Amino acid sequence: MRRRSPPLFTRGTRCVRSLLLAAACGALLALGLGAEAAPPQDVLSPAGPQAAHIRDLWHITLAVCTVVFAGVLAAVLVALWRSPRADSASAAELDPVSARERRAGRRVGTAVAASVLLLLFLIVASVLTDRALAQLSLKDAVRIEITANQWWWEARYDDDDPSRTFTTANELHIPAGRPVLFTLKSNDVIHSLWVPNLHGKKDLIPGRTATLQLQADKPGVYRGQCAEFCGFQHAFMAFLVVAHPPAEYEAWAAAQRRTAVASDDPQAVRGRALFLGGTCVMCHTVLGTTASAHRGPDLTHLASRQTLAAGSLANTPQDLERWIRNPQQFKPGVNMPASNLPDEDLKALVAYLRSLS
Ligand code: HEC
Ligand SMILES: [Cu+2]
Repeated sequence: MRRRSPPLFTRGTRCVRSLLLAAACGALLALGLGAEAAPPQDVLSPAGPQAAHIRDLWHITLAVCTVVFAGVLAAVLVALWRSPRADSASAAELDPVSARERRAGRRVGTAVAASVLLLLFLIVASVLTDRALAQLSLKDAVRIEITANQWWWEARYDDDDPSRTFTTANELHIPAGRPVLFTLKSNDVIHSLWVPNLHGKKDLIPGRTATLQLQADKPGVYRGQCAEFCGFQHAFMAFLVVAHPPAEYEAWAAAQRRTAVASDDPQAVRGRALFLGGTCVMCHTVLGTTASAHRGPDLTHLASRQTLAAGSLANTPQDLERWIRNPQQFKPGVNMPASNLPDEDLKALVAYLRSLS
């Protein structure tokens, strides 16, 4: 005799499940609504030639696959419709089947040939897209070297004149209408750089150097994200790409080249001493001071950035204070230790960092 196993979900658990589902839908909806205000991260609205080529390839692939899918479905329906129905009363079919077999064989042959041609067409489209991507002229390109770290991005803006080179982190600024050549490197992790509105993905691999060229056609802010699982903090590896009108970009770059201007606000002066006398200098750089380590992001112009810790927090005094107090709370496993400074010291440190514009 078979014993009935107990039902997997009693009515109570089913109720809980429905509630959970409703809550999840609500959260997703809220996220979706919140995301509306955020900078775009959308493959289908290209803001530059590279992303436009990739979007075109996507549309071609989608069209071909849709036609093939519809064709296969139609063929299945026709086959079902026309297949002979036999029952016990039907006469046995004793005719030779070879004529019908031959006709079916021809149809299968035609379908195979069509599939091969369509696949070849997709390969050609893909190769042509690749060629088009390589075609972007690099005349007068801005050169930026990006180094991947656990779990942040370092960006060095190169110049033929080394004194005009500068370093920043977690936020890229580029001039609109001018090509940008990224050189991609990594210290200790494999990330994949992806700004969907501007280009496809490219990996940053320790010991290798890769390049990526793109151009933003119009000014705007575009969101980028690490697109390859890179460890514990993969989800907190975002960055912004701000495309400026050319003159505005030059002004931004000129400001980044300057060393930090010392504020004379007493709180900030005290914070500066705490910063330079504390552990912060073991990992961070502030140009124009003795802090010159590269274990963490360059903080010379921290206050000019929109977010903290690779897009994890807004760059506000409150979040900055919470970050310094305990970074592990926001990015567990991150390579910055919590600090046990008294509240008033923390406030002074924040005042100093906020003065680094
Ligand atoms: C052991 C090295 C280390 C020490 C010491 C350290 N940091 Fe950091 N810091 C990091 C790393 C690594 C990051 C990048 C974290 C991330 O986003 O993954 C970081 C990020 C930051 C950021 C965010 C920067 C950005 O671009 O978003 C600030 C601000 C900061 N640290 C301030 C401080 C201050 C102030 C101190 C001293 C109290 C300090 N750090 C001590 C390693 C360190
Ligand atoms: Cu990553």
